[in-house]
Amino acid sequence: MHRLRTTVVRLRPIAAPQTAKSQSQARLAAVGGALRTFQPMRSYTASVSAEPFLNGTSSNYVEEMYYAWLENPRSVHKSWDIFFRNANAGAPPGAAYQSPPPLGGAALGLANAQAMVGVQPNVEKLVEDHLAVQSLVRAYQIRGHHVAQLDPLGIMAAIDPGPPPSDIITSNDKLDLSGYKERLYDLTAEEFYGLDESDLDKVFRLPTTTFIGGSESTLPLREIIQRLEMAYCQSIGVEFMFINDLEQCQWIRQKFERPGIMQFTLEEKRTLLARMVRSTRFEEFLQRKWSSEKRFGLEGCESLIPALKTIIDKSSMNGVESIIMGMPHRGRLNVLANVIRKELDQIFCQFDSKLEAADEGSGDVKYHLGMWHRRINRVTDRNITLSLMANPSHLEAVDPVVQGKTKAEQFYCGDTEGNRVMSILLHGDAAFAGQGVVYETFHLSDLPSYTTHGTIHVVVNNQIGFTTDPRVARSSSYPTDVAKVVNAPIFHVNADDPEAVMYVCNVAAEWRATFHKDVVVDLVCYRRNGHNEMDEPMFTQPLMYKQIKKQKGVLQKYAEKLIAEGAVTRQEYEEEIAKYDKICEEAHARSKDEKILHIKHWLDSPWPGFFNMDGQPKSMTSPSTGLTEEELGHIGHIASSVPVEDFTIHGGLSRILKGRAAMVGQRVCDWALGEYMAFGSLLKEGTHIRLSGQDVERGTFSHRHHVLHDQNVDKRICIPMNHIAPNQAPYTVCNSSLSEYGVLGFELGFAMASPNALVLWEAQFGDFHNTAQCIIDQFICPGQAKWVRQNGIVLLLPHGMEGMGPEHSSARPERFLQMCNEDPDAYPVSEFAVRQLYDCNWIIVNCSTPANYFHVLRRQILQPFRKPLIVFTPKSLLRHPDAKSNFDDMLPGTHFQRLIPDSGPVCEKPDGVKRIVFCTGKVYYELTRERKNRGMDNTVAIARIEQLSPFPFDQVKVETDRYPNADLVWCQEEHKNQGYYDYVKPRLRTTVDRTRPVWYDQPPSLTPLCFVLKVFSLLSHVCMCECVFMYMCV
Ligand SMILES: Cc1ncc(C[n+]2csc(CCOP(=O)(O)OP(=O)(O)O)c2C)c(N)n1
Ligand SMILES: [Mg+2]
Repeated sequence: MHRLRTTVVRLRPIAAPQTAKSQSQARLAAVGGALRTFQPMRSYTASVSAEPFLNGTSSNYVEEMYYAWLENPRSVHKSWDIFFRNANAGAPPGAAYQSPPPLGGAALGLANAQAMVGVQPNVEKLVEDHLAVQSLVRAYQIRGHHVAQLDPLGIMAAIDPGPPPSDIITSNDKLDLSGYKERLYDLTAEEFYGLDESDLDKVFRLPTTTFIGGSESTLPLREIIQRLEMAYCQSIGVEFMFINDLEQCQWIRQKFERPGIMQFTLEEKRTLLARMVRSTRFEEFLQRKWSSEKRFGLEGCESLIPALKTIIDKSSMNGVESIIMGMPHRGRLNVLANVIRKELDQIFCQFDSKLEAADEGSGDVKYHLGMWHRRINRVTDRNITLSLMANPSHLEAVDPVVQGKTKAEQFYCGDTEGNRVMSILLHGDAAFAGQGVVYETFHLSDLPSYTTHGTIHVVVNNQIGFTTDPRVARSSSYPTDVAKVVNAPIFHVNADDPEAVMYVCNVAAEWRATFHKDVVVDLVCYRRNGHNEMDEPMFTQPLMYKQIKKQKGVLQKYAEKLIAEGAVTRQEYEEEIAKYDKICEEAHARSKDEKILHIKHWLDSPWPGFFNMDGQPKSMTSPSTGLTEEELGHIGHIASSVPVEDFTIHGGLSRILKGRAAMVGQRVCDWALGEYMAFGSLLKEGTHIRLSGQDVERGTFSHRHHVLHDQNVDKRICIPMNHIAPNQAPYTVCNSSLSEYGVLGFELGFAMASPNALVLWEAQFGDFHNTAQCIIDQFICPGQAKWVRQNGIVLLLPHGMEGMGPEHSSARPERFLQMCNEDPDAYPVSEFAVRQLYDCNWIIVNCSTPANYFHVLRRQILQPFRKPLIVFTPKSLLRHPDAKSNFDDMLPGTHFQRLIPDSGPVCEKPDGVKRIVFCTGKVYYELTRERKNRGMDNTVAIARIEQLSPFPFDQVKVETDRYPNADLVWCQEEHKNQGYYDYVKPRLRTTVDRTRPVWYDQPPSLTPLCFVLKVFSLLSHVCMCECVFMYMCV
């Protein structure tokens, strides 16, 4: 009795009256107008003597009654019916309650209830006791996880010296109560919801919100408490009561409350043991062979392997055919070996420092490269493809990438519900709580164009991050609290209880299959060694590690349990170990024969059919990216019309479409139309296009309008781009959440899945790309070099010094250019147009004409390999009258122009040209205007470098040779320490073999522009033009 009372007292709600009041108010308000007449406040402020059943602990019960009464007044007892009628009619506190009618025929139910609890002095006591039981059930459901025995070490007190919350005692207290004895005494001395020992054998009707009764609808209190303890306070702690969906809550309740749920067949137990053997012995094998190598072992969380395998088995059973996984360092080798089933010799040979790389790619294979494997799932006998994504050291960065790839795979196989393809994300406890991209990724989980229909998150919660304790690493109670933002249930489980782990993993997989929503499995474990095997953890966590040293391994504990149960014999267990050890030894022997490292064997996303057998491009030519006159006219027509009937668009948009039609009539296009031509034609040719980012549907600068909205019918939209041709590929254009890191990562992942899609991410302004810097630095820039993985993602970054302030001006070209792999001091010997592209790490362009933008987008798909493309896109040029292209520049035979030479009067007498001004982007238009104003059209040539990287050395050379008497000036509107100058200058000098100087004159600056916003444009351009043309005058 004492134990039961202690536990129930621990579960007593915090400030019950207030909590109950606020919950009740919220719920009552939700029901709508009718409820406003019933004032919930009165229930709790009313005189308790007048309405004694209305107190904090009864709130849930009263609420249930009230809801039932609202739906059907006859469904509640007469006494409640009268009470609610009176209350709704505005009866003052204390006056709404009337004694129930005398017992008799109609009141048989009440009489029965009374019989159940024995002779009651009055009905109030009966109600109160039932209310208390209901509160008790709810308390376990809400906060049982605080009492559950989750920590295998039981020493959280050692790392968190503060007392636990006053109303509950966590599992750790159970292990060391010395500090809390006084408080315990106080707590146990208190009343618990009015129940006491004498109530333990009374029988209570169970509320419909619990399943502990199984087929019973009534149970004695003692049994109720015992069953609740079994459900919520053992090795599993379920956090779910924050979910605002009754069906989902009921689903979880029945999964954990039904009596006898945690029963496994002999076969299941033996499989579990075999998996534990593999997981544990793999780590031990590595430790034996390479004791001085870092491997970020899994020791202390060996049950991760059976956990993942259970999720995979169950999901395969539910029809999933492909699982994409992302994970950090901890246990990665074990997952590769025992979950993805990478050949062991391939893993072991990575420890050989003499291994030579056969292909490009960094040697940092073990912890970063991915893997792709299709095999038969032994449990279900069905094919399943498992891929582990390559990832950088940057924790959690891979999360959105995995989601994007998963979405793409679902998209390409028409899996609109996520029934065939799913993702699993693994996390460390410190990273899960600390990294903001986790939150950004969760927020994508339910958005129509980003959902993967439920991800299973598994946290290896070893209660430490490198050397840092949770109490200084996060402000939330659990590392998993972030998942609550999307109402994902969280299953905490003691990882030293493999059966409990297996159970929650089964439930998690079923949850995903049923509701297609995210779910979290929190494996509470420990880290047997330091952060890596070389680290000394006793420096910083002495008490924790004293305990860990005493800790028996989970395999040993589980094996002993099964041997004691008779599920396996000791001999069978030892044979299983010997069998796996032999497999490892044999693989190790084979691994010694490996002399060459093939990074291509570690690809997570093969693109079948895209490369030739040697993994090389099928050709090294790029066809013309032009279109026929007819195609241009047709796409132009779609871009300037509404291709569905009875669709009313906004008047302003009608004018825009008319303007487009007029342009098509004149055979010219502006920026938006150029983009339309590129997208429309690629779609027609069968290339899927996905454009994602903040406000991309309309376009930040209101120029694009790819989604039309009916002005009369809410949410009715039309996407003309999907009306180009009958058999065209689908066009996806989607406004994203306000995230750069998460969304860019997602699109990068989407682009990984297939080379036959043009995937574009547009920043609202280029300035904001830096919150996604990690994706750019770790994946996009070096992806091919590190992981032999090509990617054709396009970044559209609005850029331009146009007086919009220091945060809306610069996409920081200098940073992208600084990360190009090209040697500025060496004039390339290779063929330029294609080979140079193939060799670069990414392509960077700043187009000055719509036609060139059109060509570069089409080239991105028509070229025989994939490279990331960074486009600095314009703002004012979107509407600049001169920034238009003639259809002639887009016809068959035309190409993207890496450099646009001057085609004006300077061509006639090149010897008379005194200066060549090289520039890029919109500044060209300011320079030509100024040149004209100054009458220098014959003496100054202006050449536009449209493709900055790879640098068009060959074409620049043609220009410098053409004007032998000219000096060279680089002009940009950015300050000298920004923009392109530092990148261009050495390349220009290399081109002319350092025979001519390169001029530039703008001071450096801290910010992308001066702060005098209004006059900025004018001033700076005058100033810039002075610099550019000044030397000419002297
Ligand atoms: C973004 C980022 N910041 C810092 C690090 C350095 N770092 C590597 S592991 C680690 C601790 C991770 O702790 P946790 O997430 O709990 O995983 P565990 O190692 O305990 O499995 C840190 C800080 C990193 N890799 N990435
Ligand atoms: Mg950790």
